[in-house]
Amino acid sequence: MNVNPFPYSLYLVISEEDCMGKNFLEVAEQAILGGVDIIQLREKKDSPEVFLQKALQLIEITNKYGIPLIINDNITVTEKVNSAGIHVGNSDAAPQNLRQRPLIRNKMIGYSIEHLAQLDNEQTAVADYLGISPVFKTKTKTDTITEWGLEGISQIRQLTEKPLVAIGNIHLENAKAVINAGADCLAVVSAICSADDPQKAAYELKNEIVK
Ligand code: TZP
Ligand code: MG
Repeated sequence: MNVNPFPYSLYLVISEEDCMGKNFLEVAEQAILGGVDIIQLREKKDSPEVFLQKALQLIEITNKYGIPLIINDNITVTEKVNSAGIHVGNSDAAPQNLRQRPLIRNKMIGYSIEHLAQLDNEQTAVADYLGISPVFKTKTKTDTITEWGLEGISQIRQLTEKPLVAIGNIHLENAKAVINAGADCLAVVSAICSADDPQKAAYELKNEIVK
């Protein structure tokens, strides 16, 4: 029986730069057509204005397909575009503080787990899902702390019932193993953004998850 309380299984984390010259809005749409069911916009280098403009463009696409848009680590953009949620890391705005904000308190809040000790904290308790970050070493984000590996996923799975979103060097070859280790959802950047055919890449990943 599937007891997964999280209705999403393939999560695209996108930035314009990671799309390697392709139009990121087209990549997002193709990814949705291939089976991505939740998207996060993660722009670490943009000015607030540019981030907001990109989010306004992307939400038109996610709304058209009825899938949630999550904004990485930016309260203003989250509130202005009225995205479905916000994702924060260990050193960003605290989920408990986000729950105090009238325009955010009812949104989906994702929280990255980088230390085991975070599982006991009150921030984890109020998050809607936990990012296992990173599962494997990745060139896309190098300032990481713990590489959880498959064993780390299994360990976290035993310590919490929160939905677990695994991220970090997840590709077709290891997707099934990450799910089998206890992840509810796979989050990817390069496996889809750098693919020649993002729709096909998403379709093949989704197939590994549902098989
Ligand atoms: N957080 C932890 S790893 C990562 C982020 C945003 C990047 C994942 O990128 P890729 O290309 O899927 O390894
Ligand atoms: Mg951060």
